[in-house]
Amino acid sequence: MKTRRLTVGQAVVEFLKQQYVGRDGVEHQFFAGMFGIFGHGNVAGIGQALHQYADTFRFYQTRNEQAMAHTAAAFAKMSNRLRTLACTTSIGPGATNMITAAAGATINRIPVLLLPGDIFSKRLVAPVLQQLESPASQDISVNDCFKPISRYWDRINRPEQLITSLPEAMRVLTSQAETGAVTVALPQDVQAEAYDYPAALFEKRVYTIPRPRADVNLLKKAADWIRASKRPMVIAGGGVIYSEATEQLAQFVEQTGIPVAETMAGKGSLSYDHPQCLGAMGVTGTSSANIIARDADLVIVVGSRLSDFTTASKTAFQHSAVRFITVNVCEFDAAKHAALPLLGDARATLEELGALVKGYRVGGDYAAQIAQLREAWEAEVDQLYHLGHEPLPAQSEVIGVVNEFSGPKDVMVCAAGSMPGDLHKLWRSRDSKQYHLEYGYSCMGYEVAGGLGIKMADPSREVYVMVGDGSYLMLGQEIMTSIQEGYKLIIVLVNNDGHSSINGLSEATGAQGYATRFLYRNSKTGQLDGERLPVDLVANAASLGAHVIEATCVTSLKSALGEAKAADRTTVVKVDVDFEPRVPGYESWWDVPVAEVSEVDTAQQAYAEYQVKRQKERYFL
Ligand SMILES: Cc1ncc(C[n+]2csc(CCOP(=O)(O)OP(=O)(O)O)c2C)c(N)n1
Ligand SMILES: [Mg+2]
Repeated sequence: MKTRRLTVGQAVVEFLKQQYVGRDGVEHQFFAGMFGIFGHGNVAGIGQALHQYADTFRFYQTRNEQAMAHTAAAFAKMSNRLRTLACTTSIGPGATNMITAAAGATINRIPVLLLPGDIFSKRLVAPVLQQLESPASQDISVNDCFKPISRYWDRINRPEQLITSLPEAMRVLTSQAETGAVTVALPQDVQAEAYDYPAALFEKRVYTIPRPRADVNLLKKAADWIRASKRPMVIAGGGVIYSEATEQLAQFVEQTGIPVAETMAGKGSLSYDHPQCLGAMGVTGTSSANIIARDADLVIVVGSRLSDFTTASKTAFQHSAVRFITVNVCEFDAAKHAALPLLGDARATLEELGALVKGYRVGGDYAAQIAQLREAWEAEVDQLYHLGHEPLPAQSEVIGVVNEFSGPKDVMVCAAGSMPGDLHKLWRSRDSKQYHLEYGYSCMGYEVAGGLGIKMADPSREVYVMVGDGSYLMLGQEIMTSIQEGYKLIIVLVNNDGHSSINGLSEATGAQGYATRFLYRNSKTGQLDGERLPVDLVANAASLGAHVIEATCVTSLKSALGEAKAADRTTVVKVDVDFEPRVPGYESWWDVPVAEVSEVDTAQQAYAEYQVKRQKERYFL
């Protein structure tokens, strides 16, 4: 057997270079490089290998390990899960900093490869700096925290374990049903050890991403259900976009007249002005989508996890005999809501289903209702885009300005705060990759880091990062990495001096917006209700190397965006918005439990309302 004598670090890098995926005859290198921050635990192993292979495998230095894993995830999401990056860290805090982003990737079903450094395998020198000690086991380290949030987890205690572990890691990363964070922990001593690896391990491998087809009998049954339905609808999830099934979806609904509501990950599946597009579904949904969902007798769910935001905490579907058909590559998701499961690829299955329901079309009354609801919704968006709120603009106007300014191929990214809900309702998507929301985990701090990953995946597109002041303050430092690498972002920093979203939630649940604004502690009351804190976000962004523009109104925001577009480096447009005027909910509800007993009257009222609202929650068995 031909062998190559390499260290574990070198073998990992040599292996990653040779991994490819192919779909529909198009091949991509799976890893676009590796992000990392060095420390003890990776500097001498993987770090040495990256240095040795610097010309053939790109290394990116970042500011924070959580951020780099978000960047890798955003890159993968933008690439429809056909590419990603690996992330290397030191042991201890460097490793555990990635936990938040790892959970996000797994929840969102997005591939990222995490290579945290780990404690000595040989144990002699234990406990080393940053080692977690346990009196009950020596076979434990902080990296065990990655186990529940990884779709595959391994620790390489002997060099030859790589030979079987790396192909398993790739199987999971490239599986459309199983993908998520994959963690391969690399003890620092083992990383530097040499082994005679079989040369075949480093040959080019291409993983073909299949388009599995659903069971023929279940397809026929699904077609019967569609033909029998009077008020069918489609819910389009992220799977439609990842599978590149948007044309097939459009064809299916043009042929049948069935309307489509979109989840957070599925928004953009149809262009907003498509006659079958109802826009956002669920808690953050449009009136059109939620009214249609309420009365639907058949819900065809394509590529969705059916989270509580999509189902409005299981209150969205009120028809007494509503049934569900799911199209999904993942058995676990396909089985939800006691659905008729079409276990298959979205594109292939929509094509087959379309052929089986030839001749079926929704009735005239239903079609008229869809058209009328769509028209009313577009009028609502127009109104919210142009409120003329003063002196500070409302957030919905900022969204309107950015939407109308950006081009159809540009990408808007957001993750947490009050903007995701407003964007889900109001953003007019004209391209399937235009609306990039991390809303499985809704992780504050994803925005700037994620924007960088999107730009890296497709530098030809302008990337608009929509970020609230809270999220920005949590994790905005990757501005510096974007400057370092020359990946320009336009960051719209929407400031309202606090956590407006949670303020609203706190009011709705009876706690009167407690501690959600950025205010000094008041010496008189002892509470956080003093003066506004003197935070200078403009100076903060400028200090990281960004070009910064301050917009004060809708007109200056428009010209600031023009200046940002012309700029040659990452530009932050900071705009203050009014904390209060919120985009309302439309025919929907989110279950956030309220205190059952309280001395506060607002909490008592909230509980009384909560008792009523939750009665609409349904089991689907
Ligand atoms: C890491 C993390 N911590 C806490 C939360 C809960 N949370 C959701 S939105 C939010 C406030 C976001 O503030 P900001 O970015 O200013 O947006 P705004 O609500 O003001 O629109 C918080 C604390 C979260 N989603 N992520
Ligand atoms: Mg805020």
